[in-house]
Amino acid sequence: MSALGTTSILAVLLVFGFVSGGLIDLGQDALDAAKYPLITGFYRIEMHVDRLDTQGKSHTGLSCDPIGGCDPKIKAFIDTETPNRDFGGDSVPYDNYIVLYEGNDSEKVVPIGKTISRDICGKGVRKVAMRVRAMDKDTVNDDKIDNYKCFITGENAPAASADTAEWSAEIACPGEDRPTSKVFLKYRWYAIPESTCRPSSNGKGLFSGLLSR
Ligand SMILES: [Ca+2]
Repeated sequence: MSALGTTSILAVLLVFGFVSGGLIDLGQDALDAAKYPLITGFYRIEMHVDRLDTQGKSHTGLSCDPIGGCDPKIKAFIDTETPNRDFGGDSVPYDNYIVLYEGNDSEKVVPIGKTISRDICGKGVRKVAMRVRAMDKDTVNDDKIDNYKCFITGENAPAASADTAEWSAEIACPGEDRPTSKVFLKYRWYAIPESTCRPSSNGKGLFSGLLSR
């Protein structure tokens, strides 16, 4: 293929990539701006993931494996930057998630019991996405169990300090493909001194939205 042809295809991909993901997300961002107050300052978010009910199935609704239970690898990310974007490179590359659990031949309800945290250091947020991704490990190709996303919003304002921060009620967060599969989690968030804030990013590369869905 000529260099010109390659360039044209790349240009089309870039435009399509922006329009297909971008406009819908921007629309939701605008709705959020009207609905949720902007939280500005220095905050720590803690997300506790208690368990995942896979029902023994992958996202297709079929059993993870012909014999025995799923072999889940479960990871999570607190997304303070792109809560409305799709899973994958549009928001947070999966490699940047924190692994919470790995096991073989699991029960349908997988016990996790892990807490992760992330800081907001001076940037304003209206909405934070608690993202969880579960895969079933296989010899050849890993299969998706599901992606799960639930939100924290400025409607539930952060506590003044860690001492006074209370956990939310437990949230049964449904799978995107199979809502009857749920991850059970809770969160709290609270103001922290600026000196203890640990800035971080989603780690989204320039082209990651196109290349790693
Ligand atoms: Ca498996």
